Amino acid sequence: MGFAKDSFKWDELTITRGIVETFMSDFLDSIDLDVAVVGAGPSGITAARILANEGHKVGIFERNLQIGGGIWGGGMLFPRIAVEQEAAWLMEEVGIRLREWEDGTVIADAVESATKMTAAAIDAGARILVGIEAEDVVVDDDNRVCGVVINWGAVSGAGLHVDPLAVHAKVVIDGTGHPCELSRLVETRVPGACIDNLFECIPGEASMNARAGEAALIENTREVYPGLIVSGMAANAISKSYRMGAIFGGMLLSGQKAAQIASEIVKSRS
Ligand code: 48H
Repeated sequence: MGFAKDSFKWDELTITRGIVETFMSDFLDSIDLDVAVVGAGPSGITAARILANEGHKVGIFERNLQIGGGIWGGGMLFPRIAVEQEAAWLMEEVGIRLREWEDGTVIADAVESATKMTAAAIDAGARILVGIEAEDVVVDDDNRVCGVVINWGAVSGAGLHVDPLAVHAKVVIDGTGHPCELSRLVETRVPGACIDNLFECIPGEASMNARAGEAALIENTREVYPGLIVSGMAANAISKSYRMGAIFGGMLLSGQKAAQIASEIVKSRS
């Protein structure tokens, strides 16, 4: 884009209008989505990228200001993550450099992983909304999940009583990690959500068994309630499957599976 070099007429109001007007217009264009992803950890960001690449209208709602969830912390703050070789392609396709490691694993830099996954999701067309949290789900007359109730993350942080707004989506992905927040909300608030006992008691994940936890993650990634898919650590937390520590291949493959399920649901509802 060719920008003029001598247009110095701007002042503080130029900045203010530029920020508010462009954000409002982008935000209003993101309130009726194909897929709302809640939580921008590795599973959510991978699901969003794949869905956006397929041409779906995807919004990611992340309560923090940064994207990447648990990737940034690596293992015990050592900024490296391990990934199984069978999931390495999901890193390579966004340009993350991998070091071959032992016994079928690769190692990646945590900062490079979080930033390149984020950049690839943005380039694919995913709308990333930071500082916004999902505090509830929206349901239709059949109690199917059809959107999320949103508020600024800072509002809950400050303990303010501020009523929320809402967005619609054909399907919602719970990528909220260990607390599996959206699934818990559905369990506790949506009338009749305990019908199949799935949500009778969400216990949280089991202690560490990395290989078993990674294997279970893919199986546990599913539509847990009409209109709500669970991905990543939330999927294992719901099913009391093992945790796995700082190995992330399962999160990426879970995001990929969540995207496949979401894509089918979107097509069936279009
Ligand atoms: C908006 C929200 C809300 C909300 C939460 O924890 P994450 O990194 O999620 P996953 O499942 O993609 O990855 C899990 C992985 O990072 C991990 O924790 C592992 C491998 N643990 C193994 C072990 O043994 O401990 O990211 C979830 C994101 C975070 O950024 C939250 O801020 C965000 O979701 N979030 N955003 N509205 N209600 N709840």
